[in-house]
Amino acid sequence: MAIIIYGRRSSANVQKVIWLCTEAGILFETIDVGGKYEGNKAEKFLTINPNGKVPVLDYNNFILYESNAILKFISEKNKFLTSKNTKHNALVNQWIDWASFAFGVPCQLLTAHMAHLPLDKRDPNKVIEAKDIINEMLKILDQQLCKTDYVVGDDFSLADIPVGCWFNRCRNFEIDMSSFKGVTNWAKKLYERKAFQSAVVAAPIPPN
Ligand SMILES: N[C@@H](CCC(=O)N[C@@H](CS)C(=O)NCC(=O)O)C(=O)O
Repeated sequence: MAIIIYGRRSSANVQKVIWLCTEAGILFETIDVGGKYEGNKAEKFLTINPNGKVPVLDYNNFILYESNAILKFISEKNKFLTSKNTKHNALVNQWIDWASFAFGVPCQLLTAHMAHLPLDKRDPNKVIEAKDIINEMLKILDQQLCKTDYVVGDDFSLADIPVGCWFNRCRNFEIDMSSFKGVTNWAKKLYERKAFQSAVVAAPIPPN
């Protein structure tokens, strides 16, 4: 049985997959691709993901890209963090999408202008714009986390993984989150999880 995760560990989208596999006790190997490792535009890599993006999962020769699809596949396949409650699952999906399309977007903008782009292409105004949007997103997350212990309800769910990865990106780039009490209390619980520590907190920070 071979499970391979293609991608660089500094990528939040890659961290999601590594965190879930670690949390579930699934053995895997990683192959560094993207960022400083490059290779994501190479012909061979484009045959497994024509978008040239990481992560890509090779699960016993079943190839899958798109980090959120990968999370849901691994969860279902291993019956880990699954539920038969349709409404619970809908809320988990809601927050997984929110993490990518609402929270992740300004986090990626911030990362680009603080770490990825060549120095002459970085724009301080984009950093300010990204931080303002992140602050709005953190308010939304905080409202939820003042009501529930975790992102969906009072138990850890698949939704905490993508949200937690982007939260850690904010932490990496020293966004002040101290006024968000719900987020702060939730983060304390994440830090107690060994899988979060090893897959996300200890991961290299972009552009590494
Ligand atoms: N929607 C995709 C986005 C993937 C994505 O944008 N990956 C970035 C890293 S976070 C990437 O591959 N960037 C090119 C690189 O790392 O060189 C997913 O969720 O998997």
